[in-house]
Amino acid sequence: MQDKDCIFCKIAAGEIPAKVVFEDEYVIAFDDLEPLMPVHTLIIPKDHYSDIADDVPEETLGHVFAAVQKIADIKGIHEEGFRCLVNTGENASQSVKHLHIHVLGGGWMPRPNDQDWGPNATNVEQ
Ligand code: DGP
Repeated sequence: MQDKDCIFCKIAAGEIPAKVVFEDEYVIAFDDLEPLMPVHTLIIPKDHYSDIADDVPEETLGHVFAAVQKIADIKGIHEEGFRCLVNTGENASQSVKHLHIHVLGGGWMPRPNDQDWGPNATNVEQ
């Protein structure tokens, strides 16, 4: 189940190059093009779902989330800790409409605070 216009489907099909970190029958993980941290890897299901709330079968969710620990081990960030993000829809600024988990690590990340969230966030046009 692919979307021919989806950039992540094209990566999963090998039509667009990416730095692949892990791949199996169900998922592929590759480094983000615009990394926010020393480690910034995206895990996607090979089948196309627009986001985590797109009636994704539990089995598929299981495969995608099971890959998190594998990425953490491969990238060497398991012990020190890391962050997973799943932006979903407009209010979360999801830009690529194919379910993906961001795995971020390789350094300390503050908890988002009131300067980063909500209508008064400093990175939002007022
Ligand atoms: P989000 O905003 O949660 O939808 O994150 C999408 C991420 O995908 C963003 O961090 C940049 C990354 N990205 C977009 N296009 C490409 C691409 O062609 N290759 C790779 N490796 N990453 C991409």
